[in-house]
Amino acid sequence: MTDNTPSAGHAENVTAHAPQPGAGPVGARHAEGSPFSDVGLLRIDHVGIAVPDLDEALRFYADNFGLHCVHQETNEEQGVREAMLAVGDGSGPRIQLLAPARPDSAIAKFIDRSGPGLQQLAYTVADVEAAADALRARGLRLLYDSPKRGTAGSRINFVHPKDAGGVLVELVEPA
Ligand code: V0V
Repeated sequence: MTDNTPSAGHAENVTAHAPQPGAGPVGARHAEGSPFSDVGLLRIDHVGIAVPDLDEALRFYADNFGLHCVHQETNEEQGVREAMLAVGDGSGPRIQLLAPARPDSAIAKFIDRSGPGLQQLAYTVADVEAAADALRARGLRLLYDSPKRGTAGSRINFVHPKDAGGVLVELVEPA
């Protein structure tokens, strides 16, 4: 009979994947020579949340979670009003609130279909074209042939959610 108790098999796996002493910083774990060095995901950049009204959402996050906006802009091409919220000391991943700027935008469509909520997971990369090429080579569909403009002058592309386990994955090369 299979042993499904929480301890069965798991502790060994966790230990096997834990960073080893002297293994270097996290950023070095996909160093040159790793089979994933061509994709080059460096860290989680932000988590994007679709909201119907940006100003109302900003008030909600400030009043309830104490999170404050560190950057705000309208991206006409994407049809969004967006705001970045810092968490803690601001050195880690951000929360990106995304509100539709027009009825035919991706965010409007997402809210119509699924309601407000988590819309995307974004990773920082050093070279968005190289990351996109590496993912295409693995058979994943990228939404754009070449990068588009994202937050604060970044360059972005997306993996189609149907090719990423139901998650819209964004690649962000900061400006
Ligand atoms: C759609 N689907 C999703 C999804 N959006 N699944 C998970 N997460 C999402 N966000 C599912 C949907 O439920 C359908 O599943 C299926 O995908 C439909 O696929 P489709 O017909 O090809 O596409 P659409 O028309 O629903 O559009 C989905 C995509 C669209 C991902 C292609 O949202 C898009 O182009 N997104 C990229 C741009 C974007 O998101 N811009 C706003 C953020 P079933 O029903 O078939 O099972 S702008 C931004 O992030 C910026 C500026 C930044 O970070 O700097």
